Amino acid sequence: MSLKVGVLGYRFMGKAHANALARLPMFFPDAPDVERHVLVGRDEEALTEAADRLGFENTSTNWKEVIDEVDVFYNLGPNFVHAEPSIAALEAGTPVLSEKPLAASLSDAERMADAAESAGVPTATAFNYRFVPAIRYAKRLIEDGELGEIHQFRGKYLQDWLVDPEAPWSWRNDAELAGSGALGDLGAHTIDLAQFLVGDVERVSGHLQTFVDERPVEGEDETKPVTVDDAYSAQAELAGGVMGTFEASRFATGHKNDHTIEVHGSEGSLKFSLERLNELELLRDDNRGYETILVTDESDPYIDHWWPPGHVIGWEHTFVHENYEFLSAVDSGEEYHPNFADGLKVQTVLNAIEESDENGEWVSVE
Ligand code: 4PW
Repeated sequence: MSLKVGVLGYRFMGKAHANALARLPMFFPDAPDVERHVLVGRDEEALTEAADRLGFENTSTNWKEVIDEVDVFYNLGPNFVHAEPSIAALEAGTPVLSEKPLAASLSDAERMADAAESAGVPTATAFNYRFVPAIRYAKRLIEDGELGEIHQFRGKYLQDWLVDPEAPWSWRNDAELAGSGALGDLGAHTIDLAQFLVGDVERVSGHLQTFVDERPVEGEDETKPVTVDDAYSAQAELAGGVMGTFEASRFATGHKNDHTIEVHGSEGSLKFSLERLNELELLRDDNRGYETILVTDESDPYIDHWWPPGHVIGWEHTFVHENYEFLSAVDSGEEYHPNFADGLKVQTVLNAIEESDENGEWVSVE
């Protein structure tokens, strides 16, 4: 019997996940059978076009009719739409995958994590970068002690789509609807990777900045205020005294989707760049500098499902790996990570960074 998947949202993330669902039977034959059962959205015309293109059998303009009819519910809507449908689906006993950040507010994220715990079914917060083979490889190196004792983690995520002051206002610029700006949209990924690779963030000192305070509303003769950050930076202390430095911007001229991670340990260092996601740079403490490891061998995480060594993969493959792991957990009932509890952990850090920016002091992550 195949798992019926219901998906709310059909734009950027809808396309990324629909592509992943379509690839699974071809490349991951051990994945459970899935049916792209129903696509949910508000605009009927756009929804019908998207459902045809993305291979969904049905459409619905009402998520309430869908949540207990499907075996899995994907919430890919804007941040302010994450809480209500996800909680209702969990109350109906349906496993849920939510896009990141988990919610537009800490209280909504808490309600979502509570609902997940009561439901006792697998949940996912869609931190897809955990599923990059090179990131999995890095985790293995760190866990095996190849870098020795970890001292520092540095992560930055840079985009530039808001540099133009005429770039139109969207829900992403509104604190009520999005929660935060570059911090939640981009920083959430970096903070999740820090916690995945190195350890929990325990306290932070943050700085948020908005460079353009209002933006034009598309098709209207008016502007709306920007109430979120365009960029943030934070210093952090992670478990075991690891020092963390985080940064993200939608104002980094020329950088399109530039996510980089660096880890320094007593025996070596590593560097990862999303722009070269098939590679990991590794430096052992032997004065020879960084060597580039091509993470495309059959023995590397997930690679045996794709192409022969040296045949690189891309950004969209991270979604295939993520969907494979999540749907396998739904099928088997096994625990899945990153789940809503992991999403809440990130949200708590985001919140502490905002609080620190407001009061000008270090804030402990509770
Ligand atoms: O992972 C990134 C996001 O969190 C994406 O590639 C684009 O920027 C879409 O949303 C953010």
